[in-house]
Amino acid sequence: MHPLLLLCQKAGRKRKRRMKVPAVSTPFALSLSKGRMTRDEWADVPLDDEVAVSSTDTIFALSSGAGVAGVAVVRLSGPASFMALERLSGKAVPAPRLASVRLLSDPATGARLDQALVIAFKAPASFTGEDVVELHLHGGWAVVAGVIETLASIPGLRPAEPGEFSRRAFEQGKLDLTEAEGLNDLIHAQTAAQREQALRQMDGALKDLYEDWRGRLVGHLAHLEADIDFPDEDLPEGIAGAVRPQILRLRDDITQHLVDGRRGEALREGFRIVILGEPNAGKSTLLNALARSDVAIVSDEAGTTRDSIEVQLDLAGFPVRLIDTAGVREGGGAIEQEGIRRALAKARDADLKLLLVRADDWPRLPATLTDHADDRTLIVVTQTDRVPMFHVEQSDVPGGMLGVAAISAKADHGLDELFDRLTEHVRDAMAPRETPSLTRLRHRKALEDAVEHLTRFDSNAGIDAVLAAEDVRMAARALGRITGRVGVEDVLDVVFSDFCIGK
Ligand SMILES: Nc1nc2c(ncn2[C@@H]2O[C@H](COP(=O)(O)OP(=O)(O)O)[C@@H](O)[C@H]2O)c(=O)[nH]1
Ligand SMILES: [Mg+2]
Repeated sequence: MHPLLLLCQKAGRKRKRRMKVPAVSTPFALSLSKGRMTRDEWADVPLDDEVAVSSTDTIFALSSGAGVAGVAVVRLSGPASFMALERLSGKAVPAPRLASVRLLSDPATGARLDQALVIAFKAPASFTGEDVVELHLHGGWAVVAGVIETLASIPGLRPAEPGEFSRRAFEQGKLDLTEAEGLNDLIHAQTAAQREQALRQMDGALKDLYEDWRGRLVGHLAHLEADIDFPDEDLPEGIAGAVRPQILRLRDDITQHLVDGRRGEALREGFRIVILGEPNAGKSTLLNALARSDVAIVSDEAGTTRDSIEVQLDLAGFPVRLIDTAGVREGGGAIEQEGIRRALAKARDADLKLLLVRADDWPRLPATLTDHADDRTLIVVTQTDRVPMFHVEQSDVPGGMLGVAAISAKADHGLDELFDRLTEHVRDAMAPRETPSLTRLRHRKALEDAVEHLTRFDSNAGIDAVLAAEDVRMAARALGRITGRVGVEDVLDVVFSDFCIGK
């Protein structure tokens, strides 16, 4: 494959294009004590080391999928985009946003490349906020490779790095980091619910929430600092004391947002259902039945499944990762023991555990596994055909667990009910709520950081006003990191290297 057509690869070199702008000190004395600034205005006040950037070179990449297709879209962004189109087409650039047919050829050799549909977007009204050109080509290898090679030969143009279009859109203020992540999620969405969540995030649902919180904190911070800097001014009395409950209420809102049972993350990454049980409980049989295919080996030889096997399911639009594990028992060889160790590790990370027990063993639960049984555990009694007239009641299950289901794969009994029950559970766990859910560990970490600083604020308030204000400043910065307001280069590198080339 042509090297420039490798769409998904990790970012290579680091770029140092970000520059710092000096801290803008909060305009305390101005309108603050009169409370004239709105929350939205506070949201626009930058704290120290928040950034502004610019980029100068022009990038290009195949933005549609690799492979033979009806149409392939090559995108250019940057100041030389229009010049490049003029060179390729030998004609003036068409009016912005007007699709036009152009014969493209190599300006050096005159070789014809394609009859293409071209669209020019004038800065700032484009995806990246820069001059952008889209070349809608016939999607064949020779056409795309010819255009890409020709573009590479034009001075001032270079191939884009992974996620560089989105990164520029971020740098030009077209997207914040959460919207850029939403865009990436949308491209990778495999189920309807994932698509829905990604669209919401791309629409700014998380940005609005976090910017609102940050704006409030910056407003409160201004009051706290005014109290420190102008103690003798004519400020309303006890202003710092008045903002304390508001800050703590905000902390509670963030904490509430954090204890969401990983809804958004589970929806993005897939809800993990782990099948656990002793050897021969029927774990692999259940995996195959739920996946409706022969994924795992089923055998009456104990210890057949030694590594974890994972299948992806789409339950009513919700993504599920169903994981079969090694049967847990004492003894067994070194490999089997390693399999068991992995099974227990998977159990710890599971969103839902299916603890399988054979009907002829019921109600004895394997001791190693009862330690792992909790409110994320559903007992599944298997192979009920082995016991005549087998019957189990929900009340037979030890408290603190989700309940019990009974199945026989052989008699095809109870499987549909289990499937429905799992679907219901997964829907409950992941269905969108009114307020958007955080979707990444990156968000979670920053929010936890903010909560920690606000808790510290609580202990410092009333004792040391300067420290307390600093805590609020740090909390605001933590929130700013989520949207990318606080531009930490390595955060950006991590976020955008997750993207493919052309995005
Ligand atoms: N009678 C009966 N046997 C079953 C049933 N499900 C699985 N088995 C058998 O039980 C044995 C172990 O099944 P397997 O799925 O490999 O169990 P695992 O070790 O927990 O993965 C195999 O011989 C299966 O054919 C069932 O519903 N009824
Ligand atoms: Mg097995």
